[in-house]
Amino acid sequence: MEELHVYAEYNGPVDSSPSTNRTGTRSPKLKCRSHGAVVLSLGLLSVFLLARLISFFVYDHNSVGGSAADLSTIKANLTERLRASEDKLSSVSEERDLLNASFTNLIEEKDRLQRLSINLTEEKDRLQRLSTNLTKEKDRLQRLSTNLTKEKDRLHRLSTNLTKEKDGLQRLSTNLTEEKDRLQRLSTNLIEEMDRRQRWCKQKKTCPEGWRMFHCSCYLLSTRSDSWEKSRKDCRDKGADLVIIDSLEEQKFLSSIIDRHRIWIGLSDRDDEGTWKWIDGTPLTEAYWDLDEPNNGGGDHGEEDCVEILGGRNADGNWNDVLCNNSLQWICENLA
Ligand SMILES: [Ca+2]
Ligand SMILES: [Ca+2]
Ligand SMILES: [Ca+2]
Ligand SMILES: [Ca+2]
Repeated sequence: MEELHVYAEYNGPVDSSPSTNRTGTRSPKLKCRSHGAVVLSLGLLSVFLLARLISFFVYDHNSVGGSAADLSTIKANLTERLRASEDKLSSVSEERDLLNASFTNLIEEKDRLQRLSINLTEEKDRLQRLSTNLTKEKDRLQRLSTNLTKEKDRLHRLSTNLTKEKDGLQRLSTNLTEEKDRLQRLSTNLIEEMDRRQRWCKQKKTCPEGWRMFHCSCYLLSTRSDSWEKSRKDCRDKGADLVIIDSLEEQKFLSSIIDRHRIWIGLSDRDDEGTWKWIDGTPLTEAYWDLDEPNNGGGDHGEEDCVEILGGRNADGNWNDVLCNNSLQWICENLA
């Protein structure tokens, strides 16, 4: 029975089902250690059996009552057990070879996993660098986008202003075109009027007796003096009116025929002080005032609202405003 107990102790560790550690995985190192323990146990068992056999023989020789049949049976049993042990040892050797092969495979797997781990670490570093670069690129694109948005807004405002400016200029252009057309029509009308007068003037070509002709007008210089109002009435009684000076040529002509006299012309600001108008209602556009005139009398002797030409002065500037009740000569003008 002692032999069987030892055999049971030996049989435990070499059980083919894998023992597990706490996590359920048996490490290669532990496997190797178990394998060595099995081999050692088998060796000890063999030595024990041999010792037991020897002691048995010694005891047998010393025994007086032992029989040859008993010895033969014991020998057969021992032989059987030795064979079983040898078979078991062979089985354990095979198990050991299998474990060795498994251990080699595990080492190779470990190396493969280690290389894989290194590769994965390198890949992780590469991806991290890539991520950093992409983040920088994203920030750069975001800044670029912000700048482009600002620039777009600025251009939009500029475009809006330019559009308004263009519309303003278009309206101005339209107005100017209309004004140009109006002036063109006015010019055409004036030219037609001048042509009409020129033709009429060429046909008539005469002035009443005592009147002087210049261009298409007839002029009469009075021989007596009177107020501006009475002078005008005299002209109107003759079918004419006080002279209206339309050009520098006419101004020079009149200045040349009045000698050194002071004569009324058909210009006044009686209706609105400072607003000079000819007797036909047209505003004054071209004037030939004497130095410091018109002065409306300078506040000394009432308002000066009627205009005279001072004879003997330069035709470029010989007008003066005077009191309308002054007694002066005058010039009537009529179309020839
Ligand atoms: Ca005239
Ligand atoms: Ca006045
Ligand atoms: Ca005046
Ligand atoms: Ca004056």
